[in-house]
Amino acid sequence: MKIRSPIVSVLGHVDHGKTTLLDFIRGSAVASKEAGGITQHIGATEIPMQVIAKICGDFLKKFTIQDTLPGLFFIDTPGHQAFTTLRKRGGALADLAILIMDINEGFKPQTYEALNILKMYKTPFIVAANKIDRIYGWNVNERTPFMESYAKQYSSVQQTLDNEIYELVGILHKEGFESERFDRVTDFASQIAIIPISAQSGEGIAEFLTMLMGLAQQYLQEQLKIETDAPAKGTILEVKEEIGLGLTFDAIIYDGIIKKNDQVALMTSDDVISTKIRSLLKPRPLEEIRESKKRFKKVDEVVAAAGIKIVAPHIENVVSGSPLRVGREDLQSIKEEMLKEIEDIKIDTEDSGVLVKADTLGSLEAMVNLLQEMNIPIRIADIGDVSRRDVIDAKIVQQENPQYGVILAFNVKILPSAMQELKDSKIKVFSGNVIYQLTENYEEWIKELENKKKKQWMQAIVKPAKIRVIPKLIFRQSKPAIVGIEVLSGTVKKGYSLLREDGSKVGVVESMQDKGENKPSISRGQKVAMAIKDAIYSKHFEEGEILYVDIPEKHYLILEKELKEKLTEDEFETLNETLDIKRKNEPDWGMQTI
Ligand SMILES: Nc1nc2c(ncn2[C@@H]2O[C@H](COP(=O)(O)OP(=O)(O)OP(=O)(O)O)[C@@H](O)[C@H]2O)c(=O)[nH]1
Ligand SMILES: [Mg+2]
Repeated sequence: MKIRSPIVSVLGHVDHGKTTLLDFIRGSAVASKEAGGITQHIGATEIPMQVIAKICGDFLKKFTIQDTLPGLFFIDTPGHQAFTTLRKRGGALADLAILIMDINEGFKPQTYEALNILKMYKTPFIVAANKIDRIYGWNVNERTPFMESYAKQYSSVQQTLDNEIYELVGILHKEGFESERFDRVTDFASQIAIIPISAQSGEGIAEFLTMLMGLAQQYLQEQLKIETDAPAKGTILEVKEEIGLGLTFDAIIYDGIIKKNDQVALMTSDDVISTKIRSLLKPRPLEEIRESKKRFKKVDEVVAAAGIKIVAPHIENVVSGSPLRVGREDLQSIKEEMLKEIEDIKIDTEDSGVLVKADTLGSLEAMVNLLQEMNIPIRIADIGDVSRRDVIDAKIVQQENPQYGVILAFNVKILPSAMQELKDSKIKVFSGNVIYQLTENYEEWIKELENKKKKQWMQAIVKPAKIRVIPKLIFRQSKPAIVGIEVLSGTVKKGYSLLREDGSKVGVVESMQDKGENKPSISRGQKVAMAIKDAIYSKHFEEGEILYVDIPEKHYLILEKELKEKLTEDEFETLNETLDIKRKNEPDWGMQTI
């Protein structure tokens, strides 16, 4: 029997300070090095008791809290809305939780979401009301207990803080929780403590960690006693190549014990495999496992909760984010259990949709969440690098739906075999390591594509125009008739049909010449020699007569709906005149809706 470190998950809205809080406790700077300034994976750090006790100082004694635990095992989660599964997993693993929020912003969508996860798993938690240093007029007192710093603030500043806390108390009450600022809590069993902190200046962190320890003492006496021979359960964080070690994977062990030479069941992209552990490497305390650059320590066994790097054969295709089980039972039952665990990550796919590739289950699911929100269909969502097969798939989609014939690749490589295929096919790959930037870039590209299409399409729309046949400039009577004309309004293009005021057809503009030069289109004020196919002078038109461009009905309907405000005043007038002409013969011309 052993007492393990409790798993403490940090949950909250994006940018409210989860990683910064852990940075303060570890004395690290993880948050400032994250791609895109957001957390996009689950993190894990073991903090030894001495470190916590040191930050808490006298407070532990004051609150009669014993530091009998080996330490705290913190799980960092992403706050960005797309990473719901990672938050849920963080919540599911937790013995205790920290619900953190920016005191100046209060509850936000993912604060509520996190609270619901905590409700669902009945996880005891405390509330960190972060960024008090941002309260207007706050005087920062670095690394000072909250009560001490609070006492030094102007009363108006104290008032602002108290008001914000009351807001939180009110919302938590509505959500079914009684809460109070920690120093006013009378009964820790029924009231949730709210601790105002600044993760940046360190104000309030002493009291905050003390409250967390108190929570652990109150709730976890039994839960933390673990049988040291129960087979371990864990979650894979990442598979990576390490110099001198070969292929390794990082995992969080949240239950049981894992030993060197143990047989473990792991998930690859298409099956559950079993492999033997060659070595177990523990990151040093205070090191975020994902960030750890320093040397790991070789150990023979690890008891939950812990982050661990594992060396084992046949792990090339192991899926990050998938479960791990130490397998002393039969593989089949483990397989079923593991498949059940990833069941809710099943993704609906369609034939005509984009291809999504990502490095982990969590990020893949987050990509899918974002795309679904954008109403973008998905053909394939897969873990792994971009392959030639992916490009070929995208090509198939592109033929029917150019906007979906693309690959979105999050944190993965493009394989050399895919490179050539990409060059040949001009398939677009949106790749990067910041989830929202990827989808934003894709969205931007779709918009550009649509604009281009619309522009082309708009250019093909016949717009209103009228011309006058200039008297005494009849160069040829017919086949084709060639006459001097002046554009009175709008633009006339080659291929347009011309109408008389009575609605009868004149002919089609075959060509236009100005000083011997061919003109595909001419605009208001210009005079040219115009060849009109099928028209016979004096039978179909007279000199001095005004002719109108014949607008096809479909074009008129589009003009009416989409382009009307883009017409100049005289074009608009000409449009109405054309409409009158058309309706002389067909009273309901242009009346349909599209
Ligand atoms: N002034 C001030 N800034 C803070 C404080 N805590 C965090 N920040 C800043 O807020 C920004 C976001 O902090 P993070 O720690 O990355 O937030 P997060 O909750 O981990 O964000 P996600 O992981 O993306 O959900 C960073 O620029 C931090 O420096 C604080 O107490 N005071
Ligand atoms: Mg973070």
